[in-house]
Amino acid sequence: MTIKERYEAAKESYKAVGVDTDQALLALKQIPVSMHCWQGDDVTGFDGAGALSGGIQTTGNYPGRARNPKELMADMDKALSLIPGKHRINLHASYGIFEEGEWADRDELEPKHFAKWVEFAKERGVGIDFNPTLFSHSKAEHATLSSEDPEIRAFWIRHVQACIRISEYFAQELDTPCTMNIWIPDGFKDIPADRTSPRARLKDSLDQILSMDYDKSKVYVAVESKVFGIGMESCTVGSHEFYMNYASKNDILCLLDSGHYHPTEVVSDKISSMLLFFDKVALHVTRPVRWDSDHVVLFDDETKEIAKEVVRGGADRVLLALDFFDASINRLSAWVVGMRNMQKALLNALLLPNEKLSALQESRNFTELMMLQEELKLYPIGDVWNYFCELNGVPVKEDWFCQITAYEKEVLANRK
Ligand code: RNT
Ligand code: ZN
Repeated sequence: MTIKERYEAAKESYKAVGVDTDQALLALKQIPVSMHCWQGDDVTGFDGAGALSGGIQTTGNYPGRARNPKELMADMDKALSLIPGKHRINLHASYGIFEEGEWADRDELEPKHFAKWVEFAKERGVGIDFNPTLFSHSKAEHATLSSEDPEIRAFWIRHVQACIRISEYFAQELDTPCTMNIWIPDGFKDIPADRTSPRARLKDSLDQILSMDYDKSKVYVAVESKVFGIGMESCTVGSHEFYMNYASKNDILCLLDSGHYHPTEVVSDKISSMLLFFDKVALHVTRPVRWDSDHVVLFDDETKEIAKEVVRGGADRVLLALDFFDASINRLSAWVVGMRNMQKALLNALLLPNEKLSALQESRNFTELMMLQEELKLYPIGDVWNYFCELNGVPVKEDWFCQITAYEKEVLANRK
């Protein structure tokens, strides 16, 4: 049987439970996922700042890490060519591209340092999302936006403002809004004596940053909380309560990272609440294994549950980005697996008879609801997924992997 014939058979099965697979494929094509550049080089960046800091960590030493813009772009291109649909790319401020002999510190970054990324995005018809980089820098050794040192704080305020200008430039040039997400590593290893002062300073820094003039329809500023980091086990200044309140009072967005909550707390359960109070919510989908380990996103229960909430809440209201960094396996494969899994999870959600399931819940028919949800798990989603890949001109099933192996031999192996 061909991919198409299998799809036609699957279509009939789904039709019997009231699901239109053609509609699902159309909807899936319209959901962009922002692919993070930092999986390609272990969050190193191009501004020569040195070791990764801020309580986040890549582990592994797989050969072939991208060492410069040219290599990173080539790797992203290769990965994107194996992922169905049109997506977005997510950059960090540490990925500015300087001319020979040129360098600018984080507070002096300008749109021109990202012109090559705009060119890259234009040629591929993708949008860009952005993140100020408040780690891996000599001025981020202790604290950033919450620092007790006014000069350090001013430096990082200027940095984030520079990033808003760069985000505006991306949005302008690419004609699509840019989500600009602020995450800071500030926190305390041990029990702090004063939790209020650093948080008051963070609040004031954000106020100063947002007092600048910028086009809110072009730049969606988001804030990302975290429960702990390595070396910041006892208290993070940018906690969930801090940012949720800040975002809601100041009309900016919250970003929920699926690795940033207590181990039994899940982001999938938070999305519906956020969407009742905010127009949009931003996500970093990742996979925490016992801690915020940023493993590659799998087609696992929580990813599927997140995708269901995205589809049920309105995919245009959830800004989807991935955030993992695995240096122990082929980095391109990590991207492709993670991106395709996010899409499979979205497809899984689109292939559910969501209205019917909701009606069963509303009528408190939990017996039938459980039965149907469980039976649906073995419906032929794979046949629909393969057809989606074929329709979008990318390899089906595991057929993409030989291209990764060839790329590893021809390109990555030469990076010594
Ligand atoms: C860190 C946050 C943050 C970073 C990236 C590199 O815990 O998740 O989003 O992973 O910005
Ligand atoms: Zn994150």
